Order: sequence, then C-alpha cells, then structure tokens
Amino acid sequence: MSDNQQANNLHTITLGMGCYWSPEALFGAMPGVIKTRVGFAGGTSHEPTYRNMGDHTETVELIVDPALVSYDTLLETFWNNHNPYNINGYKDRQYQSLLLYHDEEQEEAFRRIKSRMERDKGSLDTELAPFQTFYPAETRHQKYYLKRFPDAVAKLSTLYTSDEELENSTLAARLNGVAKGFLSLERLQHEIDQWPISTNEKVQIISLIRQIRW
Ligand code: MHO
Repeated sequence: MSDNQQANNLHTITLGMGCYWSPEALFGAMPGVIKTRVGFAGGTSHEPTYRNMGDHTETVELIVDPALVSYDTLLETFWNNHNPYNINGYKDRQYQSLLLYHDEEQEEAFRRIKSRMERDKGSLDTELAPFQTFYPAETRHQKYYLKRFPDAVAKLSTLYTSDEELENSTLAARLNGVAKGFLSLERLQHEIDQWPISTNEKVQIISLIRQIRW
C-alpha cells in the first residue's frame, strides 16, 4: 500500500500538549500530515513506558510535508488546542507544553511563531528545547481513538500486513481523526482524490472506508 509514499522533503515535528491521544487525532486529520505516532520525549530516563515515563513528556511525533502544511498552521493548531499554562508541573513533566526542535531552522520558526502568538495570547509557558530521542508508546496508545472502532481496524488490516504498517499509514492517521470527530469522511474522501496514488488504489481505499461500521 503506498498511500503514505514519501516525498523527498518531509520534516519531523515533536510536540507535547497534554494527554497525547487527542492531539494525535487532531493533527492526524490535517492534510500535509503524513504520519503520526505517540510516545515519550524530552526527558533523560532510559526506555520510558506509559507506566514509568520518568521525566519524559507525552508527545506526538508528526511527519509533515512542508509543501502542503506550514509551520504557522501547525503551531497555531498546537496553541489553539491546549492550555499551555496550568498543565506545567502536573504529574511531573507528563503533560508539559513542549516543542522539541530538530534543527536550527525549526528552532527559529518555533520562536518566531511563538512570539507572534504571544502578541495575541500573552506569554505562553510552552518549553522549547532541542530534540533528543523519541520513545514510541505501547501499541494500545497508537491511534487510540481509531482503535475504539474494531470494524475500522479489521477493514484496515486487509490493506496493511502488520500493526506497525497500519499505524504508520496516512490513512490510519486520518481515520483516527475521523474517529475522534476532527474530520468528516466526506472531506477525507475529497483529500484522497488528490493523493499521489493510482486510481485503482483510490477506488480501493474509498470503497473500504465507506464500508466501515462506526
Ligand atoms: N488517564 C487519562 C489520560 C490518558 S493520556 C494517555 C485518561 O484516561 O483520560 O495521558
């Protein structure tokens, strides 16, 4: 299945905005977001897990195509969809409002957009820090809302040979957004019409998603 076929210039964004289930669905619904994963980052403890995340933060990792979605749009979505003030300190760093930049260009963009947002919203308590390591969360946390719909997962597993392949697909990211109510099937269908895949694949995917029993 090649719905997540990679273009050359994809960027990785790692952000924390509270419990990672919902932001994975929020960003998964957005055109230009190619893949999503949830996990732990930003801390120093080794091999964090959900039950034992040490000083790490719940984060969402996005693989984005900057030709299709801008950092401005992504970060406006980030700040408009969580409260970066009073989650700090709660349960240690689990729900820290956090942006981990992967390179200098990203650091510069994050700081520029943060300053601009602060002109509207006042000072933002979001921490900016260099990215180090992303530790993926357990499978049950990946595409959490999609997994509330066993028929959707069963139908998708006819397209993808492993859990990992399914979780890495653009289609599963979008359907996770549908499951949480961030995207309609109709809008998704229109977007799939624009994907750089064959007509046969489009027909196959669209007919599959129309058959899902939600
Ligand atoms: N325990 C909370 C948050 C989960 S999130 C992965 C809940 O059940 O909603 O931190």
